[in-house]
Amino acid sequence: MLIDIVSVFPEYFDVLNLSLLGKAQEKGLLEFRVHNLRDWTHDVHHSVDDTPVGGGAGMVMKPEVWAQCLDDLLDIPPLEDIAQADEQTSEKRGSNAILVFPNPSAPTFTQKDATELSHADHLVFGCGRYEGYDGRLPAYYAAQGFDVREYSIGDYVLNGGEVAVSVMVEATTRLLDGFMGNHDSIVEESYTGSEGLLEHRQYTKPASWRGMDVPEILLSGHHANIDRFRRDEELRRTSAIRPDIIARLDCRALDKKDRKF
Ligand code: 6GU
Repeated sequence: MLIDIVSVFPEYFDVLNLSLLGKAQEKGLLEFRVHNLRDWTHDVHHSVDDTPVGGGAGMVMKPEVWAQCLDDLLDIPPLEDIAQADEQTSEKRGSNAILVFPNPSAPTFTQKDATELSHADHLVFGCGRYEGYDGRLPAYYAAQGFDVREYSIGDYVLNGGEVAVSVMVEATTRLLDGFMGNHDSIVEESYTGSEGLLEHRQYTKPASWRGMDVPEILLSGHHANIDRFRRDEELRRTSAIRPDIIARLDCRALDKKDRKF
């Protein structure tokens, strides 16, 4: 997988080279390229933003600079060449990338989205700053035939898309085959099973610590009982913390012993 990230603060992504992501690069599972949007400006001030049309506070990122950058990363030939090429063929041009724009006013990024992105060959993330990017940008690339996604990472406001993109990249790349040592830990964890229940709590030794004991059943060695205990806790926790997940649950996924909840 190739991941291109565009930002006016590329240093934000230095951390991606640390830890697991660095290892995934060494293993050849993925390649990161982080780009400075200002490299695609032509004016002396390297300006990437302008005032909002219609008035209002803040600045909006200019579509021309973004498009020059994205056309390059997506291998779209310059507009003049396209006009000529169109006479011969109407095939979709450029890379098969999924384009992702972080946007606090978009649908929330979920584990399902991370799974979808993890199947792509090429992801391009465009980090907006200020009041965001010109609204025509996602629509333009969608009209060019690209798979364009806009996601928020939650109901709060960040100063820019960089942290949101870091979150999406981490959630996505850890799902790549060969990324995690233990495949089971991906299958078992919260949000991933078909039902998306919150995960049960985990305990390690000692069995008694500062007067607090781990639940006795976990010491019993009786696997069916342990599975039942953990599943009950998942249902109980999810009902209490995320009733919205319970409300969406497909009842056919429940077994008889789940019914008491
Ligand atoms: Cl994607 N961007 C910004 N600026 N703030 C956010 C966000 C994204 N998701 C939640 N808050």
